[in-house]
Amino acid sequence: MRTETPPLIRLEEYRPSDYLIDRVDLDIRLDPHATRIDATLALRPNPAGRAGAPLHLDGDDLRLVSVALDGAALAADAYTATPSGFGLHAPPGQPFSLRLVTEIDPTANTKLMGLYRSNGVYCTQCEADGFRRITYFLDRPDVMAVYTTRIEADRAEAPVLLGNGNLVESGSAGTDRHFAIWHDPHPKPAYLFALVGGRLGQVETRFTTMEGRAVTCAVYVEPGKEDRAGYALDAVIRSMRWDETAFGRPYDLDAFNVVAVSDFNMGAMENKGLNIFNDKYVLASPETATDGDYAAIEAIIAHEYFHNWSGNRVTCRDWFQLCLKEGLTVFRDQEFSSDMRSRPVHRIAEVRSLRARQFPEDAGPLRHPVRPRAYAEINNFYTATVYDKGAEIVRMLRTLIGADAFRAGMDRYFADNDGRAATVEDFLAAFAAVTGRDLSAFARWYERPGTPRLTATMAYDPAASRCTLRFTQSLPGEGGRDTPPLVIPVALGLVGAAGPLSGATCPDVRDGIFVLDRAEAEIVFDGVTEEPVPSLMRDFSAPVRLDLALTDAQRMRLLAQDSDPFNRWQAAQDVALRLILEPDPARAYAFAEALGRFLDSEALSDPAFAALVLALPSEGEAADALLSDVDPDAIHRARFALRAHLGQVLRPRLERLDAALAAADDAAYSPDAASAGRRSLRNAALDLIAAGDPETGASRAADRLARATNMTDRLAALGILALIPGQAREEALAGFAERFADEPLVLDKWFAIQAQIPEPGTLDRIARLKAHPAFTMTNPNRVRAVVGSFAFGNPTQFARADGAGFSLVADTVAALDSANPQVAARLLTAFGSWRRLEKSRAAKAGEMLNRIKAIPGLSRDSADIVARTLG
Ligand code: 0A1
Ligand code: ZN
Repeated sequence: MRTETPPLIRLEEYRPSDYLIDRVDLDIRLDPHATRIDATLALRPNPAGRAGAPLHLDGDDLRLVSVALDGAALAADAYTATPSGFGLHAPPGQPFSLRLVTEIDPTANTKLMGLYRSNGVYCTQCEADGFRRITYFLDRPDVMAVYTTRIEADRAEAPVLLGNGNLVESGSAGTDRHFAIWHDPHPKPAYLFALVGGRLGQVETRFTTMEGRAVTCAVYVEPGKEDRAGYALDAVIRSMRWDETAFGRPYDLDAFNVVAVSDFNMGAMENKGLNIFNDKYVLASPETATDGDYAAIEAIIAHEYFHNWSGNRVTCRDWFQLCLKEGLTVFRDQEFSSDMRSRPVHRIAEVRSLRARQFPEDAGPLRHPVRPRAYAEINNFYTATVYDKGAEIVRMLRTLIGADAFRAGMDRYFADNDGRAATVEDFLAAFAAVTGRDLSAFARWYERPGTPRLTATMAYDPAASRCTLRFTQSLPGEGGRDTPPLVIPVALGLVGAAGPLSGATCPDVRDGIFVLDRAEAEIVFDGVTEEPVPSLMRDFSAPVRLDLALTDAQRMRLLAQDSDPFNRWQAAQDVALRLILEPDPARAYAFAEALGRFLDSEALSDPAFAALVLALPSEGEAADALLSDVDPDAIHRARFALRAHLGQVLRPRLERLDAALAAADDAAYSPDAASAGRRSLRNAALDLIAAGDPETGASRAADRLARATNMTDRLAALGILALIPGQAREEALAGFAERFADEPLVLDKWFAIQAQIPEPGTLDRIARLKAHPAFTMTNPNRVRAVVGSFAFGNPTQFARADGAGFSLVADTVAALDSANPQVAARLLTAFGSWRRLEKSRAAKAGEMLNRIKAIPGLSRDSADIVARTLG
């Protein structure tokens, strides 16, 4: 039996719910195998719904114990209950109460959706549709209710009991049991419901909001790991303060709790007042976490906290509007991180991640608009497109209307939609209202999939001191010029031999921005006294692919002279990318020399930026630049050869830099951006030295590993060694595993490094890793560390010509799919770019996808991804 393509839910078919739920009273008795949920729902007919319609409540894997309507038992023929739904045939025409008792087994819940146990801790995950695995409900975000939750548990098993909102009462319930009652006064959709019960340690502090509310903020972790929770707690406080200053948004409850759990499908979840996190994004100590981990913790803590306004106070009408909360909240967390760290360095990191994840998605069979119009499984739409391209749209809006109008529009959006379930139209309406602008053309960004291509050419007339720029926009696969154009903010400037030309003027450019809202346009600069190099899409002002034919020398002028740090970095990337795709020794040498001059003049004044300039575009980015016939081995060889060349030419400079930075590195570890930047440049230098001279590289990396006082340096050294076959590598790996045998999150790094080794032997290595005692298929972080790192981070071995890499991933998906379909489906997205591979590899990938498609009983999650990927 073949799995059928799952049916689609469509945006145009949205209709309001026939019933609303105003209040939910829950009495939950936690038990490892038989947890009882006694739910009383205060329902009423929705004036906007169909009068007299039957009531259908969603359910998933539920067992109904009893039901009562307005306090009276229901006749058996008055309702229908199955594991996947509850129907009341003739509901009253006025407000009524429905009491439903269900029983579930949290220990058997391997999907990690609904109520489950992670290392013995009871926790929940309800977005997008997990609440229906706890009780029957109108599980849709436009049904918002006020929740009161009584949680009862064995005192020894779960001494800590947490819920949404404020704690109103707690006490004992018989000899061995106790309870806590939590009340959340803010109406919310069911996807924001949460509870936690378990043995947990905590760190806490107080924060007083701009409104004078005293808030107790706490981070809960596995007992014994409290000393690793301090950074996350500090990030909570900084997030609260920042949202007040940057957006005027105060916190609105007396408690804000963050709980770290080990088994979690995603990064974290913004449940009202009770954020639940993958512990990877909470726990940090210099010994166990890298600079990158600290930055990710800060960003994700902020992201979940900022959802309190963008997502919770103002939520989404339906799941098609997911970008309304996610794109906006990513934009907000990016701004926060930029304020906490170096803005240009952070911007480059954002764009690298967009290009690595979103561009390929947008160019392949899984592409979809930022606001999708149809879905089969909503959990497959928590994508880079919704999150990261969604954030770019918000950023473009700010660029177009200016920072002050943007802030006024945000204030208006929050004021008009507070307590409501809103749409993208509501969001844009707020900005239209404060600016008086028509944003309907801009709104096309939400509807149109694909990455637009922006082609630019320049003509210079020295006699007239005039420079003309021509722009053409096109959207691949969308019928070319017949589709209405997008509104593209083009931030730009002209750069002369000694720097930006400040005397050049153009009537179409305001505050450095030209708004391209036609298919083609020409703009003219006067007062251009020398032939300039155009610097376009400064600060990556729109998510487009820019085609601008410049020579290497022109690009190197931008690297040396542009005032825009993003474009300085971009110029070096462009030269490197071309050298990977079209190797050329003479040009490679000139590039190395230009990088050398750059390093001499400014590496030490901004090490983090210099490290980014030295980092070559990834193999994935090189593949993405080719539209078809991708041979990952050829890309890998070319990129490695370029690294080696840079390492050889730049060696004396890299050694000087390393020495200078080592001297500055005596102080105790601090995760701040400046210290992290110094470490990243030192490690980038060692990486290039090792590429140019593997023997020296191996011994220096082994030395750095031995002396490392923090995980950043240790892991960087191990990563460098991992690329150099030999005894030193195996010894280093073995030593690392022994040292961190009791640290699952650190072992994940060890797993991941090995899964990414670009050698044929990696397949056998992965078989050994899967047999390692610390490996388990039930922990998503472990599966992602081994199989995810392989599928997404090892292009040559995943796409091996013999198909064995595809097979490895397919086997894992097959083994995981019924236990945890979300994680299985996510792994499957690694096949997203299969059609762009050269023919024989593409054929193997296609075979494998068909094999997965034929698995009997394949989950909806995986079936949806396979069907779309095969297209
Ligand atoms: N809203 C969360 C992401 C998230 C989505 C689904 C989940 O289910 C397993 C978990 C988390 C965020 O944006 O952080
Ligand atoms: Zn989010």
